[in-house]
Formats: sequence, structure tokens, C-alpha cells
Amino acid sequence: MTALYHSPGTCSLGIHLMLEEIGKPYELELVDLTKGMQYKPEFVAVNPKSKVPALKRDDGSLLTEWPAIAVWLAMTNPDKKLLPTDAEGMARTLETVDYAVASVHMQGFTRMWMPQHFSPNADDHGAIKEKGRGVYDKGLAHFDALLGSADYFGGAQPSIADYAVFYVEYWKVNRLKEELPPHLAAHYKRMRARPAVEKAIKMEGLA
Ligand SMILES: N[C@@H](CCC(=O)N[C@@H](CS)C(=O)NCC(=O)O)C(=O)O
Repeated sequence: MTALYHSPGTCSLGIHLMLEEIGKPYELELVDLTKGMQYKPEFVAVNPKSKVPALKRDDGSLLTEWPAIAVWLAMTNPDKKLLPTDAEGMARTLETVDYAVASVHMQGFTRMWMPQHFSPNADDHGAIKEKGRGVYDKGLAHFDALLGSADYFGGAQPSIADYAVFYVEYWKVNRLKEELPPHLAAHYKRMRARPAVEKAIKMEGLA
């Protein structure tokens, strides 16, 4: 059976939400990052990158990297319309996903949350966090303007872009305990009103 290696409230949440929306059977495999489980031999044997999300598929093969997993889920479940099929729609969706994952998350929030990944020297951590904060805030401001008064990034229903933006929104609300810019606040609320989203959040023991 499909299994998602995840850690509660991390970027793997975005993939978990999509699995719930898709509605096919899957299992959750806990890799608790707060306990360093990503570096334990059991998980390194599964994913030598020591990262979540990682998706074990029905044929036993492992797929890693958020955008790759999201595209694969979208394309193998076309009825869910998680990825536009026209060139412009697909390119714009991937543009948003890549900015959320590669920049706002990896270059922004990771600097704020795990400065030790960028320098072992604690004296550097203040400056690293500040740099991360700049990238993260700029990213959220960009997404707020991009969304404007639309319901979702891809149009009438959520696409993989909405699940990518959702997890960086989630961190602002639940980890930093800060308010989102207005359009993103409405988007976050709209996403949370989806039964699949609430179910996955509860399954992870989150608020
Ligand atoms: N580029 C990866 C990023 C994944 C990632 O950084 N995941 C974090 C959780 S949000 C992680 O597993 N961190 C563990 C660590 O760096 O030790 C992707 O797209 O999936």
C-alpha cells in the first residue's frame, strides 16, 4: 500500500492533505524530526536523503522531493484536477510550487527554524534567521498579491500550488503565531474548511 513518510506539521503535511483529497488508501509512517528519526539507520535505509516527505508507492518504489511527489499524485489521479493540463496553467502552477518549496520554505523558513543547518557557529544564527525572515516575508507578500481576491492559485479549485502555499501559511499561523496577509488569511481559512484538510491535520495531532 502507498505509505507517506512524514513528520507532523512539516512540509509533508501538504502531501498528506493531497492524499486525503484523493481518497485512496494509504498509510502514514512517522519520522519524527523532533527526535532526529530522519538520521536513524531505519529511515536512512528507506531515504538516504534523511528528508520528509517521501512516498512509498504500491510497487514499493520511493519517490522524494515535494514537487515531484505532488506532480506524480496529480498526474496519476487526473480526476482530482490538481494540475492544469494546458501549458500556461501547468507552468504557472509549477512556478508557484517551486517558489514555495525551493525559496520560501528552503531558503526562508528553514533559515529561521533551523539556522544550525546553515552554520555550526551559534554567533551566526541571529543573522541567518534575519536573512530567512526576509525571504519568508517577501514570499508571503508575493503570494498574497498573486492570489488577490481569487479563491485558489489555479482558479476555481485547489491545485498542487495551493497545498504548497498552504504549508508555508500553516507555519506562519501555527509556529510563528502571526497573522497572514489578508488574501492569504482568506485562502488559509478556505483551505481549512475542506474536510480532507481538517481530517489530515487532526490525524497529525495538530491544531
Ligand atoms: N527539497 C525537499 C525538502 C524537504 C525538507 O526539507 N523537509 C524537511 C521537513 S519540512 C526535512 O525533512 N528536514 C529534515 C532535516 O533537514 O534534517 C523536498 O522538496 O521535499
